[in-house]
Amino acid sequence: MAVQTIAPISDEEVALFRLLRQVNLAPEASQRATAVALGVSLGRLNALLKSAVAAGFIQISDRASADRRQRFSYVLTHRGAAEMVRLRDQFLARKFAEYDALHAELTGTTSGYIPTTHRTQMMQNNLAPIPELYVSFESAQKMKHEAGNLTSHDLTPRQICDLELLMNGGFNPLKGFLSEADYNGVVENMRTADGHLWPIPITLDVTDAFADTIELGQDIALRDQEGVILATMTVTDKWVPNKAREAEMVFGADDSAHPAVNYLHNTAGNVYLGGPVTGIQQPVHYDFRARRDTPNELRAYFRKLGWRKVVAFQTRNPLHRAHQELTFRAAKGAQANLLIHPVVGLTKPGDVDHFTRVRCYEAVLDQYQPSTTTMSLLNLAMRMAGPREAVWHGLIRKNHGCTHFIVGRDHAGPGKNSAGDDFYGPYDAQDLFREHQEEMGIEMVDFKHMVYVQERAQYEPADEIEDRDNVTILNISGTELRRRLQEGLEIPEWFSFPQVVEELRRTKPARSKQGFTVFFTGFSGSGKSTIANALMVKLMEMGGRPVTLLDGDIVRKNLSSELGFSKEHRDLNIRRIGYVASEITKNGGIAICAPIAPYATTRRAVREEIEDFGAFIEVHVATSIEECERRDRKGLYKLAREGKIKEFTGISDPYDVPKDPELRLDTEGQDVDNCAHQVILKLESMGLISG
Ligand code: PPS
Repeated sequence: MAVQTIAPISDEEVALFRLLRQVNLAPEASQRATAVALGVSLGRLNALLKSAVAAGFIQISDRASADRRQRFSYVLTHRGAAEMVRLRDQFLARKFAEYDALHAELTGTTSGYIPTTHRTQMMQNNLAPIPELYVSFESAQKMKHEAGNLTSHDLTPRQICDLELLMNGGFNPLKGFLSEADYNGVVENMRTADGHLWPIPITLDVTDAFADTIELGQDIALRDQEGVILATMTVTDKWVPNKAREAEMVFGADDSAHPAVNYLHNTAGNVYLGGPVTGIQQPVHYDFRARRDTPNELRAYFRKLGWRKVVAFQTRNPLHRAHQELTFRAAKGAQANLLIHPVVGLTKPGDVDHFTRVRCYEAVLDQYQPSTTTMSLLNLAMRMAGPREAVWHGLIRKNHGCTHFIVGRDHAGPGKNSAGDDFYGPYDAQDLFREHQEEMGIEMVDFKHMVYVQERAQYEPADEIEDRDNVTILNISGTELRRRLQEGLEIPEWFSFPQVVEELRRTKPARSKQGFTVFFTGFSGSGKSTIANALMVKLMEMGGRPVTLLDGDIVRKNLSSELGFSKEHRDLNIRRIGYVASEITKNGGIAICAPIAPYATTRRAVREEIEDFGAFIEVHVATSIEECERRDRKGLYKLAREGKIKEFTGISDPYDVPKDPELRLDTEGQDVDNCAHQVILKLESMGLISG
C-alpha cells in the first residue's frame, strides 16, 4: 500500500478555512453575524480578518453605513477562493488517510473509500458530489465586479470548453490550467506532478504579445467571446512549450495531418500560462439547455433514480443501428443503465454539426427504454488523440458519475496521417484504457467492429461471427455514408433509422444543391482572375445558385484596403476571404476566390472553415514565375526586381506550391476558356453541378 504523507492540520488553518467559507457564504453579513456563525468573539474575528486580509485572501470594502458594525463588507479574493478549495481538499484527504489507516489497522486491508464532500448519507463513489471550482453566487457577483479591473484574456472556443469542464468538475482533479511541471508530467508520462493520471494537456495558450504583459502571481480575468467574465486565474507559470515534443508524445507524431497537431502549430498561441482557476459563472449556452448537465447534476440524477451502475457511450457522430445495438449490448453485459453522452463542444473538422446530431439523437431516443437510458450533452473539445483520448474520456465520464465506459474500434481516431496510414492501431485505445482502468475507477466495455448479418437480420461484433463464410456480412463505412448522402443515394433501413436519414438529408442536401467554394491560388499575373471571371460567367449561365467572385484586387479594395503584404496582413486578407466564402457556401451559394494566397497553412485553415458547410475546390493556377514575369501585365514584376515593391510573391516573398489541390491548371499553351472548362468538368465529376 502506498503511504500518503499529508500535512497535519493546524488550528490556524481550521480557523482560516472556516472564515473563508463563511465569507464566501455570506459576504454581506455584519461582523457580529459572522462572529456568531463562527462561534468566536468579535476580537478573535477581527484578528482573523486582519491576517486573512494581510495574506490577500479577503478584501474589505467600505459601505459608508452609519452603523459601525455594518460598515464594512468582506469578499473573498481570487486567491482566497483558491485557498478555501485547497484547504477543503486537504482536510478531506487528511480525514480519508485517518480513516484508511484505521481501516488497515482493524482489517489488514485498505478501505478503498474515497472522501466525499457530502456527509449526511453514505454514498457510492460515483454518486457523491465532486468538487467544483465555483465560488458562491454572492462572491461571484462581487468578483465579477472587481475582475473588471484585471487584465483580460479572451478565451478561444476550445479554451471555453476546457474551462467549463475545469470549473464544473468534469476535469477533476485539475484545479486550473496546467502549470509547467504538471504539463511536463502529462506530456511525458500522462501524470500531473503529484501523480494523478491525466493524459491530455489542458493548457491556456496565449500570444507572445499578451504573455509579455503578464507577470507571475498576477490575477487575470478569463472572458468568453462576448466579453463575459467566466473565471479568474492566478498565473503561477508562464513558459514556451516544446510543441513538437507535445505532438510526438500526446498525439503520436508531429504530423500536421492530425487535426490537434495542426491546431497546436497553426492556431494555438506560442506561450502557455498556468495556474488555479476560480469559477465565476458557467459559459452560457442557448441551445439544448435542458440536455446539458454538469457532473454533479448527472450524479444527482443517478442518485435520485437509484442508478448504481451506469455505462456511458461517447459519440461525435449521428447514431445508427449499429450504435444502438452496441449500446444495448454494453448495458446488458454490464447490467447497467445507459448514458448516451455525445460531444457537442468541438469535434473533428468536417463532422456533422451538433445541432443536426442532437436532433438525430432525440429521434433515436424513442428506441430506448426511458427508465433505463438517458442522454446528456457534453461540451468537450475533443483532440482526436486515440488511446490517450480514450483514457481522458474515461476519466471525464467517471467524474460524471459513470461506472462503465464503452470503447469501440479506433476510439477518437483522427483519420490518416500524411503518409496515408492510420495514426493509431484500431484497438490501441482499448489496450491503453485496460492498462489504467483500475486506477481510473471506471471499467471499460470493449467492442470490436459491429457488422450486419443479413441472414439473421441483426448486428453482431465482427469477431464473434463463427459462420462468416456462410452468411452475408454488410457494412457501410462513414465515407460511404457521406458519399450516399452527398449524391442523394439510398441509405438502407438496416443501416439507419428513417428519421435520422431524413434529418441528415435535410441539413446536407445532395451535393448538386449545396453551396461550394472554388479557390484559385497562384502568382500575380498567373491568370487567376481571368479564369475566375470566365468560370463565373459559365456558372451563371447554368443558373440555380447565386455566384460571387472574390477576386484578389476586388477584395483588397473593398474588404482589406488597410492591409499590406506582410505575412500577417496576407493571412488576415485570406482569412477574411475564407470567412465570406464560408458564409456564401453555408447559405447554398457559389463563392469563387482568386487571391495569391501564398501560404499553405492559411489555405488549409480556410479549407477547414469552408468544408464544414460544403465542398472546397482548390485550383492551383500553375503558371511559372518566369512566365508571369515575362507577361508582367501590371508592370509590378519590374518594380519588384528594382526593389521598388518589397515582399513581392515569387521574387522577394515565398509561395508554397499546393501539394494536393483538387485541380492544377497549366495555363501555358491553353486558352482561358479551356481552363475554365476544366474547372467545370471537375465540378461535374464531384457531383457539384449536374452534367
Ligand atoms: S495575398 O498574398 O493573397 O494577400 O495577395 P492578393 O490579395 O491576392 O494580392 C492582390 C494583388 O496585389 C498586387 N500586389 C502584390 N502581390 C504580391 N506581392 C506584393 N508585394 C504585391 N503588391 C501588390 C498584385 O498585383 C496582386 O494581384 P494579382 O491579381 O494576383 O495579379
